[in-house]
Amino acid sequence: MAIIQLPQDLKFGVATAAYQIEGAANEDGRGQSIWDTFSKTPGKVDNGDNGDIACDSYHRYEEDVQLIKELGTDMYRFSVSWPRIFPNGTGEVNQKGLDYYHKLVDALIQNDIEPMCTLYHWDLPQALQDKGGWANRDTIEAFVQYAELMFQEFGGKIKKWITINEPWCVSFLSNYIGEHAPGHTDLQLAVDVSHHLLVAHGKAVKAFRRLGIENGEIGIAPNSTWKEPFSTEQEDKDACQREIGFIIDWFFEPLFKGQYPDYLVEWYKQKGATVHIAEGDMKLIQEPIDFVGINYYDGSVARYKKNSGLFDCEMIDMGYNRTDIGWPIYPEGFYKMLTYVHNKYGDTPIYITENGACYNDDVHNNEVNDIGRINYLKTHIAALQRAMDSGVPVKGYICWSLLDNFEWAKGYTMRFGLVHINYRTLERTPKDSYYWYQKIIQNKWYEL
Ligand code: GCO
Repeated sequence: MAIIQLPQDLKFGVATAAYQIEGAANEDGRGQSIWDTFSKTPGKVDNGDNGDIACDSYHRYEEDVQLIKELGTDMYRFSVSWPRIFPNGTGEVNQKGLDYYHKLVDALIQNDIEPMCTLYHWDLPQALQDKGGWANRDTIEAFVQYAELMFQEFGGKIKKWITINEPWCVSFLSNYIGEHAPGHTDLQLAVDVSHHLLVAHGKAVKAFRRLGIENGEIGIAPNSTWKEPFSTEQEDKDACQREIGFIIDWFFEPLFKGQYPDYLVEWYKQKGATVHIAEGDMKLIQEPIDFVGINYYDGSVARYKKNSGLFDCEMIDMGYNRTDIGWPIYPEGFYKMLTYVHNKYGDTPIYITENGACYNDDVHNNEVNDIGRINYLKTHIAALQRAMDSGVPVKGYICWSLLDNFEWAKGYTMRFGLVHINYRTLERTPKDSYYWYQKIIQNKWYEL
């Protein structure tokens, strides 16, 4: 048995995202997003599920705030649905959309929960996608206009802001692999989108500074992963580094060093895609941020796979357990990734903006015995503590997710919540992991 002792000042949180929990897709003037379109395109989402109702948090936010209150977290990370604010992406503002987020944020503050607001968690207004989406530079301007409005409207109440969630997913997963909305499979498009997202982020940060939000902090939340070379062969090491590079360095290096990694620029070029950088872009991207959010779920041992195209790093099954979504459980990777990022990109404070696990346990006698999730959290928070002991400046840990919710292309088949949702009755049942997390937030220690 080991005792994990956590710093007293480590902040805890839980996270959600608008399209995954809100529902009320056609209410109060909300416009359509690319996820409405995508989820209604046959074959894109398991079971043909969509976010029309989801957890109905739009109507049940008070109950959800009470669940967070009882859980005892310092923070709640949520996202704003851009098409609720600008139904057409730009132009006319929908007051009812603003009203909803005021009610939510007021309820959080009244209950001593600090709001952390993500501006873009994947629900691009369809009207902007119709004009090329993130591949069109006009979307950068539309995003900045939306961000400015949000800063002005909520800057007095919301102090922590995240511009963009998981830019790798928004670009490569959604525009090259095609697994997420808008579902394209074009490498050039993906590379363009990745660059425009970073420019949009930098411009929004600049606007944030210009508006001078008192005590405000702003950052971005990139993906992460870890790949441990299967062997000492150079080609295995290179393939693992490249994979880490695609996911981490392609975004971190511009943000912190003002350039793209040369070997990846070359790699994409060999596959026919170039980065189109306009004058001033790299300077904008490097606009200093107050923290960086990092999302971590999984990693693995991996090796080079010959003739496999763009992504040539193949996971090797070492018999590690997997969560119910099939992702290998690799807490060691969490530690390694954090020390890698810290060594390479310096001392910018870090929030773990997402970490959590998919287990599909159901309710029995009003309880959900999700021991798998508890074990996942135990081992990952232990790895986090090890990273903090090694000097990684982590300020907070935010668990994904408060509620079971619409898991993108997996629809409602995969559950990540600390609270179970019955999708028929929308009843909320806190799981065992909820009570476990509640205890460690109070105690700041636990037994492994
Ligand atoms: C993410 C997404 C979440 C997912 C979670 C589990 O940022 O990847 O933010 O929305 O639900 O990661 O896949």
